[in-house]
Amino acid sequence: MSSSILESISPQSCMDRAIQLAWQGRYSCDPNPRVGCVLVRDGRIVGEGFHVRAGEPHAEINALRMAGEAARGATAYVTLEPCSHTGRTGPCSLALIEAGVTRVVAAMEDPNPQVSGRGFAMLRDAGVDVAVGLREEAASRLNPGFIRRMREGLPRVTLKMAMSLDGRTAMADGESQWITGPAARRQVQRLRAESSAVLAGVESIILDDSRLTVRADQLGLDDAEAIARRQPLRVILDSQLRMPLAAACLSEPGRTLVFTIQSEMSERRRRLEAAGAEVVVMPANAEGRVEFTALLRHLATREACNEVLVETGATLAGALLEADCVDRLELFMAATLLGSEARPLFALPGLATMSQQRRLKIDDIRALGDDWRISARPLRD
Ligand code: AOF
Ligand code: ZN
Repeated sequence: MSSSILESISPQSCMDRAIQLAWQGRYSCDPNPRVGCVLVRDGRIVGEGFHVRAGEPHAEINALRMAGEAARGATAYVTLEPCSHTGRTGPCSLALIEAGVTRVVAAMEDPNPQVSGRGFAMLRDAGVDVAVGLREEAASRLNPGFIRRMREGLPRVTLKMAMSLDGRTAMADGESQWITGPAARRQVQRLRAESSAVLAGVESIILDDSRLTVRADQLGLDDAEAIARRQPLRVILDSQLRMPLAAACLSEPGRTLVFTIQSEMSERRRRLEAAGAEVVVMPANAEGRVEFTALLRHLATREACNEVLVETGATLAGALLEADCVDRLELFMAATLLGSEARPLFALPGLATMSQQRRLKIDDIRALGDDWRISARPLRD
């Protein structure tokens, strides 16, 4: 074999390819992490795979199947530590060992406490050479929500809002129509499709009768039909159980969870449940509303939610920011002015001095047709 072939396939480029493969599970593998794997022997890629869907084979297994006998003596580039547990599938570390893989390069350790470190130990014990950390940052960007859930028992929270150039979202009476164009709407659909849950306040259900679903025809992706088969969990914050029995989202495919602080089994609750809602009772905060941290913890630990997308109005959005529960903001800005009577982006307490201002870090701004997408995050001090 000539050395030029070896040089053309650097470890970095193998891991980049594995990361690229992992992204193919972007809309489908939830609640599992996005993982990609490349098998290389004699400077040539002999197998590739990614994790498509929870319950189905992991990335390594797909790559091993493609490689067959060629896996013997190969190096595996994996974006996450190969698992050591028998969950819905058998341990990937064992499968790699049995296939005769002699070296494993992993981008990062699996934050899942059932695995973390054990997969590497299993491989090393069997005499496989293990290296960890190649392209770790890019690999961790595949799974921010999964990592958060495994390490902290909380999901990552993204707040999505559509606003005018003067920072308004809806008319004073709550009338809100789409102010952004089709490209922005497509992006919002994709944000929903990659989320584990979409969360809204009951007000937005009452006002807009939002369905909170992923619609295949609006995704603008080749495999849109398959993607829309997995609907994110719908989560409604409804401390007083005001959810309309005829709410459109109750008859959509997938589950709707209604979080309340009303602990007694009322007639209203019975009727809501009969209409398709799953009512969950939560502790109340000082304002008599659902306690956010308890809610988010429930979503992560009981519902395996990695990514929660919040689509709501100024009151709940402001309260979530105040409670420091927002990790990321996705703002879609239309070049229109709604005037000073219109609703603001966030209902936040007035500031006494400039020193109390809330700083955000803008990570990205890009044009979407006639609109702009601003990706930002609150700066925590
Ligand atoms: C891997 N390769 O491609 C993925 C891994 O429910 P299971 O059996 O599918 O296990 C899910 C857990 O396996 C998940 O929480 C994470 O720790 C690991 N994911 N591991 O070796 C993969 N997706
Ligand atoms: Zn595995």
